[in-house]
Amino acid sequence: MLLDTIAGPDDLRALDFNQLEQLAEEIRETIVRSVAATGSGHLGPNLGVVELAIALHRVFESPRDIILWDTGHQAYVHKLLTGRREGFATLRQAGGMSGYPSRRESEHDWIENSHASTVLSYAHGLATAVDQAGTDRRVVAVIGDGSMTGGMAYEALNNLGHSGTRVLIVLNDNGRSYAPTVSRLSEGLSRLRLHPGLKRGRTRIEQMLRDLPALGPIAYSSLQGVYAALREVLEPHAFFEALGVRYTGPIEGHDIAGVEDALRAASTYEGPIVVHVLTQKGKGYAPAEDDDEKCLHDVGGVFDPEEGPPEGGWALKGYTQAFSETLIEAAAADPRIHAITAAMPGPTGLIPFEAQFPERFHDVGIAEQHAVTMAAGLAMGGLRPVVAVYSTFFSRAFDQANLDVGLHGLPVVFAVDRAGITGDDGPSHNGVLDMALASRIPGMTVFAPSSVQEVRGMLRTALSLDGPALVRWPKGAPRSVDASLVGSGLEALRVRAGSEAVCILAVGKLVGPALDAASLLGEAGVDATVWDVRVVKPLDPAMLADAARHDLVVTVEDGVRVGGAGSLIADAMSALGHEGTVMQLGTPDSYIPHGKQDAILASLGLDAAGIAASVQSALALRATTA
Ligand SMILES: Cc1ncc(C[n+]2csc(CCOP(=O)(O)OP(=O)(O)O)c2C)c(N)n1
Repeated sequence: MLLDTIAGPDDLRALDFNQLEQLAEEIRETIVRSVAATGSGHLGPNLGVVELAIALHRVFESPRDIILWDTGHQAYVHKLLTGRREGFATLRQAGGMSGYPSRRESEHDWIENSHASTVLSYAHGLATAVDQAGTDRRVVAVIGDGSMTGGMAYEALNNLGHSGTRVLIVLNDNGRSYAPTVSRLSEGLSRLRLHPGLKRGRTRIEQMLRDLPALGPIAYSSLQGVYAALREVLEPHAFFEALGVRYTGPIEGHDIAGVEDALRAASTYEGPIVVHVLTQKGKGYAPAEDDDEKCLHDVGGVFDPEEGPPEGGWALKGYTQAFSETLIEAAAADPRIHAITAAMPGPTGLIPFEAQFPERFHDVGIAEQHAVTMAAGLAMGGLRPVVAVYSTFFSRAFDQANLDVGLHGLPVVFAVDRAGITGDDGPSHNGVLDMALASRIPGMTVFAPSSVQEVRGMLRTALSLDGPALVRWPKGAPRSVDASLVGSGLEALRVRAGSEAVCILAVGKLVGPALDAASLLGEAGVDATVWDVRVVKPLDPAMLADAARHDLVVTVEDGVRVGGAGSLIADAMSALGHEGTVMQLGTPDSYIPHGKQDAILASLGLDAAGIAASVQSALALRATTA
């Protein structure tokens, strides 16, 4: 394999274009095999940037020149070209290679990322620093058309154009975000060029015109004139140039020599310049190319690379599915309900809603802040918006949730998926802040369902409230329970009655492990009471009063220990004059590296054994200090 001979970018420069094509093929195969074997990771985005990454590493001298990847999910090729082939066997596994650029892994990686639309801002800062140091290192920022829909990208462009800072921006335009990108900017000629049907049609028309005897060449050249005129109207150059950023392109992104030429030419420019590169997401792997919706953006399980993923992809998982179905039922009965996603209609479970209520569905692009304030506007206008968002991306719109929704007391429902530890994607994707953040918003009701049944009920309750509400559920295998373990309204639910020694107040996903911990404790002669907190804010006074009768109160949550549900409970307990101990279990004040969700929770003491052990040691401490 040629790939085995690539220890770093220098080795690329020794290859001719035929060899580079072979290398591109080997890279695609390596990526498909690794992602299929580990059953997790980003496929389509990486297959689309193989030639682009090769060209970048031949033209620029990383790490002396600084190559930055927006979002970072498409950096696998970059990793392969910078000496990390071995790491692909452990992609996204605990202790193994990260699914994103990682400073710990390589001097070629600058950003610990995964949240979109930031790269132009990093580039602006780095280029300013490079300039002050008086060096001629080039700063290159690769950003997708999807990530260009995020507000930060515009803020940075505006600032780059104004300051004239020398940054080379590669706009990697594949027409896709998670789903087709919602942006007028990347529509137009680029779409015409990329669309395989139209492309074939165009080639046929060109051929027919060329073949016409006598008239052929003239007709063909006037067709070129039409294309040129179309470019003027449809290309996004006017947009960039109006901001003071030079525009070049669009160029075919799978032609290494062509991309290299464009990069070399642009690299001599002294200010900010965009090289618009057209690529095909999922290029070279038929199951990804054939996936019209998301081009196998990411995968949801192990699969055979020869066969491709299961027919129809991976089914919606339990909690997301419960949300999706309940929202549709509610929306059928209430025409005021609208659903909003920030570029993630599939993963948040909104595609069935979109199919049924297209005019009440809004994909706003990777624009969480806009999504939330738009929801505020919808609610001001008398509608009932639901913002479906991953917990980790909710953080980005905290100010909007606080002031635009909270301050106005508007009935916006935040449907927060992938809350708590998510695992594979690493520190930036864990959803450990939502309860701490949302519970700081006055008037916000915060629900933490512990089962699929609770997701359904809580969503209905949230939609019936007069003010803002947030319902947060975890990633992964759903817990399903019988009716006796399902609460109602804003009440907490006592799920196990014990003696007055220990009371465990468990939140959301950790109710199951807390009950299992109580069983373990029972075997050791400790008869614990367990409550499903259900509503983190406002806390149920009946639960607090019952907990106050216990010597040891233990709170358990899959969110930050400091400032989360446990903190609220401890505060409330002291206000009640509780004289016993309140021990708070939750995630630590640190960034948690990637690994499997359950293994991480266990390592943090947030599984049944860990909770039971914490209770035992707190009891032992109380015994020695009593
Ligand atoms: C702030 C934020 N919201 C949502 C996401 C989820 N997400 C990951 S990749 C992606 C699409 C990115 O599209 P694009 O930049 O065009 O890159 P492509 O995958 O097409 O190469 C989205 C929405 C994210 N990473 N960051």
